[in-house]
Amino acid sequence: MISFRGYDDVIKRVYDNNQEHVFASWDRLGPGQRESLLKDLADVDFGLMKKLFTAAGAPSHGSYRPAPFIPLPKTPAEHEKFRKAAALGEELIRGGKIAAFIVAGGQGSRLGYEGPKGKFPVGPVSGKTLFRLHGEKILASGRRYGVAIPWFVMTSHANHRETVEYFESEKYFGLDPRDVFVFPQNMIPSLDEKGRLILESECGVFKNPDGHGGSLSALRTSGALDEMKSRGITVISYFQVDNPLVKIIDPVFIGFHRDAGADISSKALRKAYAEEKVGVFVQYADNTLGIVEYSDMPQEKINERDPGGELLYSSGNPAIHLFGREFIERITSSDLSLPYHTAKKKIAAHGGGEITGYKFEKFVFDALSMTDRNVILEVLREEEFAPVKNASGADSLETCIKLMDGLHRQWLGARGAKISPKTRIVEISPLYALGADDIPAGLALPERESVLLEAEVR
Ligand code: UD2
Repeated sequence: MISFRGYDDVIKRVYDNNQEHVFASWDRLGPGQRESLLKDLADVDFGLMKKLFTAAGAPSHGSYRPAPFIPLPKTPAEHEKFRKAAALGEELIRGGKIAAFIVAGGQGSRLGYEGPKGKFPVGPVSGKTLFRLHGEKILASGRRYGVAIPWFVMTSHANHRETVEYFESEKYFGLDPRDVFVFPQNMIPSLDEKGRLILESECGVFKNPDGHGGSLSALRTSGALDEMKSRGITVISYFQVDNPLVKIIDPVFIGFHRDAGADISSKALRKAYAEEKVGVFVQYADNTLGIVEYSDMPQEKINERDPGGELLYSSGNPAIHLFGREFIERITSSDLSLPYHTAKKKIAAHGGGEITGYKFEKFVFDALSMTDRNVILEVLREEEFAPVKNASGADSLETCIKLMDGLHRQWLGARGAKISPKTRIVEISPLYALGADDIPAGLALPERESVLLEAEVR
């Protein structure tokens, strides 16, 4: 067995767990490299890795049925309930109880863009990036409700520094830097098909980000939960970096969440078609709620219909949630931990070759089954969901731009604005309007190919 001052217990753990192949290049490494390899290994939870390897697969809760949800309002009584929820939500927002929380650990690689996905430009006319659009929405909501809304941004090791530099160079999109907190998520080693650690370099263990489910523990370890507590935040508005239509601060949603005393509330939208790549809300036999990922759902369930011929599992997950701060404190300080999902992936290992291995990720929505009270609120997809995930086809920049243009035209139409037939594309900045109500009635628009409504019309 090799030896290194201060690390002999780590080395022993490596051997005890039959992982000594990681020392194959030991003789060639300098003292600094040896130490950095050992530091990496010191962080590995070998017991957990063994458990994950032997139990590789998706965690299962058994049988399920569609989850109940609050449908879009139709009757006057339902509309009244929505108005009451909005009033309650507004009170909480004005009272400074809400924080925005984005999970932005992902890279833009699927879009053919090397860098943090949040830096990907999507503004149809302005070319604003995802981060800028989100930042401006938070700024505009803060102005509307007369309160500073803190923004918590979870990055990953791969993009943390670039994200921080981008926020700095963009002057935090107009937000006060003291209200923006950027922190990286944790990492977990991947394993090869024999359950062995993989090296990414001679002196580094290959790790992947621990999934957006890791965001809950990262909120704790980064000190974000303490910061929220000291600011009096009670509700955390969670959203994904890839959806520029998300209503980050939504009084109706917040009001329903508060009224139900919910631990987690989630928005749901009707699936566009059976094979759409979104998870669906379900209720398990023990009555707890959950989301079954599209890739984990058997084909016959994906296509199952109700007696009226509608898709049975039709409540799709746009990944928009509200979390009670105290709920996250509770579950991150207990032994309850979110399960890991395993994905078989090609991994670029040290030595230049690609190997097949296992990556492990937590999914944030698995926390649903740990809650006592939930709300699932149906929303209109054309108003809240335009994800950018792929370079072309479904959920691409092209579909996203169409959806943004469509929604902004709808707002203008609702306010009686005339749009010239010449106008091919319309974009409304969050700083100009967060919804139709913010647009002056009968607005005259310039007769141009592309129209951008900013603080002043351009
Ligand atoms: C997610 C949901 C899916 C669906 C869809 C809606 C999962 C597993 N699936 O699919 O049910 O509703 O979104 O758009 O979530 N992220 C991190 N760190 C990580 C992994 C992901 O920050 O370690 C972020 C990532 O930057 C992105 C979000 O989480 O904002 C979603 O990740 P994804 O793009 O891998 O999930 P997707 O699109 O397959």
